[in-house]
Amino acid sequence: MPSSLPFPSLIAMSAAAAAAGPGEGASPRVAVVMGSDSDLPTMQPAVAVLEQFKVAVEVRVLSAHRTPLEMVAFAEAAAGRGLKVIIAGAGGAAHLPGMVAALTPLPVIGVPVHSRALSGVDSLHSIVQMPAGIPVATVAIGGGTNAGLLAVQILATADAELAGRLLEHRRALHDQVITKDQRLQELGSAAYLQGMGS
Ligand code: RP5
Repeated sequence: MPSSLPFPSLIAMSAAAAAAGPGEGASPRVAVVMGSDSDLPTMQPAVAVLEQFKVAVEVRVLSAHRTPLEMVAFAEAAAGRGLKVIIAGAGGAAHLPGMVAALTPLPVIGVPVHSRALSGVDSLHSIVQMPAGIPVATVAIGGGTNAGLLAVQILATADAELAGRLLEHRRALHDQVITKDQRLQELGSAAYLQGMGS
Protein backbone atom coordinates (compact mmCIF):
# COMPACT_ATOMS: atom_id res chain seq x y z
CA MET A 1 0.00 0.00 0.00
CA PRO A 2 1.68 3.25 -1.08
CA SER A 3 2.29 5.72 1.73
CA SER A 4 0.93 8.59 -0.37
CA LEU A 5 -2.64 7.30 -0.13
CA PRO A 6 -5.11 9.05 2.17
CA PHE A 7 -7.14 7.31 4.89
CA PRO A 8 -4.24 5.23 6.32
CA SER A 9 -6.43 4.19 9.23
CA LEU A 10 -8.74 2.36 6.84
CA ILE A 11 -6.09 -0.01 5.52
CA ALA A 12 -7.09 -2.78 7.89
CA MET A 13 -10.62 -3.05 6.54
CA SER A 14 -11.20 -6.47 5.02
CA ALA A 15 -11.72 -7.18 1.34
CA ALA A 16 -14.58 -9.47 2.29
CA ALA A 17 -16.39 -6.58 3.90
CA ALA A 18 -15.76 -4.45 0.85
CA ALA A 19 -17.46 -7.04 -1.36
CA ALA A 20 -20.68 -7.05 0.64
CA GLY A 21 -23.84 -5.56 -0.91
CA PRO A 22 -27.01 -3.95 0.40
CA GLY A 23 -29.08 -7.08 -0.23
CA GLU A 24 -32.34 -7.53 -2.10
CA GLY A 25 -35.00 -4.94 -1.42
CA ALA A 26 -32.78 -2.77 0.78
CA SER A 27 -34.32 0.57 1.69
CA PRO A 28 -32.81 3.42 -0.31
CA ARG A 29 -30.18 5.36 1.61
CA VAL A 30 -29.70 7.96 -1.12
CA ALA A 31 -32.24 9.66 -3.38
CA VAL A 32 -31.20 11.11 -6.72
CA VAL A 33 -33.81 13.65 -7.77
CA MET A 34 -33.93 15.93 -10.79
CA GLY A 35 -36.11 18.66 -12.19
CA SER A 36 -36.78 16.99 -15.52
CA ASP A 37 -36.11 13.72 -17.27
CA SER A 38 -33.90 15.80 -19.58
CA ASP A 39 -31.51 15.98 -16.58
CA LEU A 40 -31.13 12.20 -16.45
CA PRO A 41 -28.00 11.97 -18.64
CA THR A 42 -26.31 14.33 -16.15
CA MET A 43 -27.59 12.49 -13.09
CA GLN A 44 -27.13 8.88 -14.20
CA PRO A 45 -23.38 8.93 -13.33
CA ALA A 46 -24.37 9.63 -9.71
CA VAL A 47 -26.71 6.64 -9.79
CA ALA A 48 -23.99 4.51 -11.37
CA VAL A 49 -21.49 5.42 -8.64
CA LEU A 50 -23.98 4.55 -5.90
CA GLU A 51 -24.75 1.22 -7.56
CA GLN A 52 -21.02 0.56 -7.97
CA PHE A 53 -20.62 1.05 -4.21
CA LYS A 54 -23.68 -1.14 -3.54
CA VAL A 55 -25.65 1.72 -2.00
CA ALA A 56 -29.41 1.37 -2.41
CA VAL A 57 -30.70 4.38 -4.34
CA GLU A 58 -34.03 5.73 -5.55
CA VAL A 59 -34.32 8.00 -8.58
CA ARG A 60 -37.10 10.55 -9.02
CA VAL A 61 -38.18 13.41 -11.29
CA LEU A 62 -39.46 16.20 -9.04
CA SER A 63 -39.77 19.74 -10.34
CA ALA A 64 -39.70 22.73 -8.00
CA HIS A 65 -41.66 24.61 -10.68
CA ARG A 66 -43.96 22.04 -12.27
CA THR A 67 -44.66 19.67 -9.37
CA PRO A 68 -43.98 21.81 -6.29
CA LEU A 69 -46.41 19.97 -4.00
CA GLU A 70 -44.92 16.56 -4.88
CA MET A 71 -41.45 18.01 -4.24
CA VAL A 72 -42.54 19.24 -0.80
CA ALA A 73 -44.10 15.87 0.08
CA PHE A 74 -40.95 14.04 -0.96
CA ALA A 75 -38.55 16.33 0.92
CA GLU A 76 -40.61 16.43 4.11
CA ALA A 77 -40.89 12.62 4.22
CA ALA A 78 -37.31 11.82 3.15
CA ALA A 79 -35.60 11.58 6.55
CA GLY A 80 -38.46 9.61 8.06
CA ARG A 81 -38.22 7.05 5.25
CA GLY A 82 -34.61 6.30 6.15
CA LEU A 83 -32.88 8.29 3.43
CA LYS A 84 -29.53 9.71 4.55
CA VAL A 85 -28.43 11.90 1.63
CA ILE A 86 -30.24 13.58 -1.25
CA ILE A 87 -28.58 14.41 -4.55
CA ALA A 88 -30.59 17.02 -6.46
CA GLY A 89 -29.88 18.15 -10.00
CA ALA A 90 -31.53 20.93 -11.97
CA GLY A 91 -30.84 23.34 -14.78
CA GLY A 92 -31.54 26.99 -15.53
CA ALA A 93 -33.33 28.72 -12.64
CA ALA A 94 -32.38 25.69 -10.60
CA HIS A 95 -34.43 25.92 -7.43
CA LEU A 96 -34.87 22.22 -6.71
CA PRO A 97 -31.74 21.57 -4.59
CA GLY A 98 -32.27 24.64 -2.40
CA MET A 99 -35.98 24.02 -1.97
CA VAL A 100 -35.41 20.38 -1.03
CA ALA A 101 -32.67 21.46 1.40
CA ALA A 102 -35.09 23.90 3.02
CA LEU A 103 -37.53 21.08 3.71
CA THR A 104 -35.23 18.40 5.16
CA PRO A 105 -32.43 18.13 7.72
CA LEU A 106 -30.62 15.66 5.41
CA PRO A 107 -27.48 16.78 3.58
CA VAL A 108 -28.31 17.85 0.03
CA ILE A 109 -25.77 17.69 -2.79
CA GLY A 110 -26.60 19.94 -5.71
CA VAL A 111 -25.69 19.15 -9.31
CA PRO A 112 -25.87 22.08 -11.76
CA VAL A 113 -27.11 20.78 -15.11
CA HIS A 114 -25.59 22.19 -18.31
CA SER A 115 -28.21 24.52 -19.81
CA ARG A 116 -28.69 25.50 -23.44
CA ALA A 117 -28.81 29.27 -22.89
CA LEU A 118 -25.98 29.80 -20.41
CA SER A 119 -24.02 26.53 -20.48
CA GLY A 120 -24.94 25.72 -16.89
CA VAL A 121 -23.55 28.88 -15.30
CA ASP A 122 -27.13 29.87 -14.47
CA SER A 123 -27.67 26.46 -12.85
CA LEU A 124 -24.39 26.71 -10.93
CA HIS A 125 -25.13 30.15 -9.53
CA SER A 126 -28.70 29.19 -8.64
CA ILE A 127 -27.52 26.19 -6.65
CA VAL A 128 -24.22 27.29 -5.14
CA GLN A 129 -25.24 30.76 -3.94
CA MET A 130 -27.46 29.66 -1.08
CA PRO A 131 -27.89 32.31 1.63
CA ALA A 132 -26.50 31.41 5.05
CA GLY A 133 -28.64 28.93 6.95
CA ILE A 134 -29.63 26.36 4.32
CA PRO A 135 -26.53 24.83 2.73
CA VAL A 136 -26.38 22.88 -0.52
CA ALA A 137 -23.07 21.09 -1.16
CA THR A 138 -22.62 21.99 -4.81
CA VAL A 139 -20.47 20.05 -7.27
CA ALA A 140 -19.28 21.18 -10.70
CA ILE A 141 -21.58 21.73 -13.68
CA GLY A 142 -22.37 18.22 -14.85
CA GLY A 143 -20.65 16.76 -11.78
CA GLY A 144 -22.83 13.71 -11.29
CA THR A 145 -19.94 11.38 -10.58
CA ASN A 146 -18.56 13.53 -7.78
CA ALA A 147 -22.07 13.95 -6.35
CA GLY A 148 -22.36 10.18 -6.10
CA LEU A 149 -18.91 9.87 -4.54
CA LEU A 150 -19.63 12.62 -2.02
CA ALA A 151 -22.82 10.83 -0.98
CA VAL A 152 -20.82 7.63 -0.52
CA GLN A 153 -18.25 9.51 1.58
CA ILE A 154 -20.99 10.95 3.81
CA LEU A 155 -22.47 7.49 4.37
CA ALA A 156 -19.01 6.01 4.93
CA THR A 157 -18.47 8.14 8.03
CA ALA A 158 -20.84 5.73 9.77
CA ASP A 159 -20.34 2.59 7.67
CA ALA A 160 -17.01 0.75 7.86
CA GLU A 161 -17.80 -1.55 4.92
CA LEU A 162 -18.48 1.41 2.69
CA ALA A 163 -15.32 3.11 3.91
CA GLY A 164 -13.41 0.02 2.82
CA ARG A 165 -14.90 0.24 -0.68
CA LEU A 166 -13.92 3.91 -0.82
CA LEU A 167 -10.37 3.05 0.08
CA GLU A 168 -10.23 0.49 -2.73
CA HIS A 169 -11.59 3.08 -5.15
CA ARG A 170 -8.96 5.64 -4.13
CA ARG A 171 -6.27 2.99 -4.46
CA ALA A 172 -7.43 2.17 -8.01
CA LEU A 173 -7.34 5.86 -8.97
CA HIS A 174 -3.83 6.15 -7.54
CA ASP A 175 -2.60 3.05 -9.37
CA GLN A 176 -4.06 4.25 -12.70
CA VAL A 177 -2.04 7.46 -12.51
CA ILE A 178 1.15 5.61 -11.54
CA THR A 179 0.69 3.28 -14.54
CA LYS A 180 0.13 6.22 -16.89
CA ASP A 181 3.17 8.06 -15.56
CA GLN A 182 5.38 5.00 -16.03
CA ARG A 183 4.11 4.51 -19.59
CA LEU A 184 4.66 8.20 -20.39
CA GLN A 185 8.24 7.98 -19.19
CA GLU A 186 8.86 4.78 -21.18
CA LEU A 187 7.36 5.97 -24.46
CA GLY A 188 8.05 9.71 -24.38
CA SER A 189 5.34 12.31 -24.77
CA ALA A 190 4.97 12.22 -28.58
CA ALA A 191 4.48 8.45 -28.79
CA TYR A 192 2.20 8.48 -25.73
CA LEU A 193 0.02 11.16 -27.33
CA GLN A 194 -0.16 9.21 -30.57
CA GLY A 195 -1.29 6.17 -28.58
CA MET A 196 -4.04 8.20 -26.95
CA GLY A 197 -5.50 9.05 -30.36
CA SER A 198 -5.68 5.44 -31.54
C1 RP5 B 1 -35.30 22.53 -14.99
O1 RP5 B 1 -35.54 22.98 -16.28
C2 RP5 B 1 -34.85 21.10 -15.15
O2 RP5 B 1 -34.00 20.76 -14.11
C3 RP5 B 1 -34.16 21.09 -16.49
O3 RP5 B 1 -32.74 21.15 -16.35
C4 RP5 B 1 -34.64 22.36 -17.16
C5 RP5 B 1 -35.31 22.12 -18.49
O4 RP5 B 1 -36.35 21.17 -18.32
P1 RP5 B 1 -37.11 20.57 -19.58
O5 RP5 B 1 -37.73 21.74 -20.31
O6 RP5 B 1 -36.05 19.86 -20.42
O7 RP5 B 1 -38.11 19.61 -19.04
O8 RP5 B 1 -36.44 22.59 -14.20
